Amino acid sequence: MRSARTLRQLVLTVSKRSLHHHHHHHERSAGIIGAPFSKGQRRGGVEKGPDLIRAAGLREKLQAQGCAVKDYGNLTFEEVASDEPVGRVKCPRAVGSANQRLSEAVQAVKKDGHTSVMLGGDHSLAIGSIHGHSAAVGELSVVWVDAHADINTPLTSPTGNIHGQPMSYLLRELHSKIPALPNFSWIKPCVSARDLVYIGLRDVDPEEHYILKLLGVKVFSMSEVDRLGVARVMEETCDYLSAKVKKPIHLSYDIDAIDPSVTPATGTPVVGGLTYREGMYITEHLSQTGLLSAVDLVEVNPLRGRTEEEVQSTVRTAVDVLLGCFGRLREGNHPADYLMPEPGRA
Ligand SMILES: [Mn+2]
Repeated sequence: MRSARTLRQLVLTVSKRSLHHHHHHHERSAGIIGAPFSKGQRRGGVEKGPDLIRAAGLREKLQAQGCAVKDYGNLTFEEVASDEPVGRVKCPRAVGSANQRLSEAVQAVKKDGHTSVMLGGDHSLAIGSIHGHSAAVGELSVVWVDAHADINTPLTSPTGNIHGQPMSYLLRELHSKIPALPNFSWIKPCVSARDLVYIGLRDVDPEEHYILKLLGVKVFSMSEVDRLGVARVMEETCDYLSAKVKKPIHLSYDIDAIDPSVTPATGTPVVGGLTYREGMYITEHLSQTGLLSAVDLVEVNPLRGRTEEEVQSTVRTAVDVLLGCFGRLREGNHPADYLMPEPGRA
């Protein structure tokens, strides 16, 4: 005979199970890789990002929301004795070898079954992160959230900094435009232009703008965020990316996508960015697709904050971006196995 209490628990279990089924994030686990690397641009300090984000409680906060976490620690990168520019490209040997190491690390994290979380470091690290992700799981969708397109080729780049070029090495359509660089020969282009969506652009070089139009890349610049609103932008992003097949999503999130009033401690801040709320909405929406398979969080640079509060605001927001990627909702969350306390029976 079934008591009323058991029946009640059964009902609770069933309703929990349907909730569990709906919110895929409860099943997810994060594999964290720190990549303290700054040679893709000229400013020191961005290599401190991974440890700052950890010190702000990333692991504990992920675990508190029911996400399993494995921290693989920080990668160590070999010193390159002599790394003269090749053409305009700065530090190619260091960037090439660091990204090769990162690619292998991301492959290992994916083979262990985690959602990869790469803490940068500068955005040149997207080369190794996306390459490794693709090597492990195959064809990807890439959502690039950034003030910049980071799609200059070594030949179009006005600065020579590789953090402004990573997408050019990854796109199949640009392969013939990329000259050989030392320590770059391992990179095989693995992303098709139709599988890439940009969100938040507002500082695009003329050469980059030409490339985006030439390849017909889907771009939601800040103008589109203004015109459509972030909810419609995310709906259209996911409709576009899953038009044929649903591929695993790689989210490459540059903290400079968000407005510098919120995230000022970054190397190349640009006014007129995403609000904190828009920045969070992007992660909430992608998390609920159940397709998020790897995340980069890059360009947090404490040396670029003018005050401790500016640094902390930037780091806190970076942590919140990552929590959103793993299912945190602003409406609130509760553990899948939560049992409401009931008055005891005498
Ligand atoms: Mn970037």
